[in-house]
Amino acid sequence: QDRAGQEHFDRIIAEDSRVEPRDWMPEAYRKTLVRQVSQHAHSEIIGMQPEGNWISRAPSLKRKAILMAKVQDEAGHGLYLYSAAETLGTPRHVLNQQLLDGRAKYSSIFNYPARTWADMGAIGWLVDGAAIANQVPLCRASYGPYGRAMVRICKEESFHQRQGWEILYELSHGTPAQKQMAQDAVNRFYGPSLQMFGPPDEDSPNSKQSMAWNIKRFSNDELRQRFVDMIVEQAEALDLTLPDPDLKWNEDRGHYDYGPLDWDEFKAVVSGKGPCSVQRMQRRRQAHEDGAWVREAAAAYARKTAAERAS
Ligand code: FAQ
Repeated sequence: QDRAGQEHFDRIIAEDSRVEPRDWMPEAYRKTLVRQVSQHAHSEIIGMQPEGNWISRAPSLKRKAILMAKVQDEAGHGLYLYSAAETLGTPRHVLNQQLLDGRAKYSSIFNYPARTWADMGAIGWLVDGAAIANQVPLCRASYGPYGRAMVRICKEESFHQRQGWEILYELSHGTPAQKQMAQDAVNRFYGPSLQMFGPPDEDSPNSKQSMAWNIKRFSNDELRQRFVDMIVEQAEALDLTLPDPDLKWNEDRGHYDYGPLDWDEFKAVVSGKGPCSVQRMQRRRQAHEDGAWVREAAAAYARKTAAERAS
């Protein structure tokens, strides 16, 4: 059975076709997908916090409505992704418990504070921009439910990035103080957004196998480079600078060179020592406890309707 399953799986991968939930798959493939997809889902859910924090302080009704829609989209992304992960056999409450216990990772970027309104711009432009660069290739991930979820998510992320860009554009063409606020936000989010792509290729234990399985299509450094090439010109159009003195077009490579990133800081943040790590997890646990009555009510309703159907 396993041998036939393995052959079928190998053929799907070799043909660059899709693995579906009922197909046989190697345990390691299943495990790596549960890890990546659930980490991605947790990131969307924790990622609501830095922006959620600004909904009540948005500078106009229009900005508030847009920000609310964006944060709501992130909740939706989390839910599609938990659903995709569940098709691999791990129930959502188990995945959620892993997050609450601190056993599951979520993206490093959400452990940084959102200090000013301009941070909403920098998060949209840089954080959603990095998310798109990383996630567009995931629309072709070999696992069907993950790839299909990514298609819709990427469309929504594109809107998110545009709204961030527009916030920064308005600020950078506003008063000198507004322009400074936009520059300060970009200065703080630039490095952490480049780290969203994960460790350098030589320190990325999962990349090789994930690429062989057509889950990842490009390495962490390839996608990071693609992102840098994209934002340099966008920063010029915004009339803002990127805080890296080593950024320079390299004619031979056909790419922008960029300076070293602080990987010690990345490791500290990923291991729970980021500036807002404790606060983010406390808030998540509190929200989980506050939502207990909703889960109980939903379960009671499901029991009641199931009993009615059975009678
Ligand atoms: N933060 O071997 P690799 C968003 C971990 S976008 C924390 O290279 P892999 C949208 C990694 O899990 C953000 N941990 O791993 C939004 C692994 O740990 P493990 C979410 C990181 O999986 C915008 C270890 O380091 N996007 O939420 C990070 O091949 C605005 C070794 O690394 C996704 O999750 C990191 N930055 O590549 C929402 C995209 N990087 O489990 C709200 C899907 C690495 O072995 C507001 N995920 N690690 O102990 C991926 O594409 C991949 O998982 C990578 C990492 C590229 C993130």
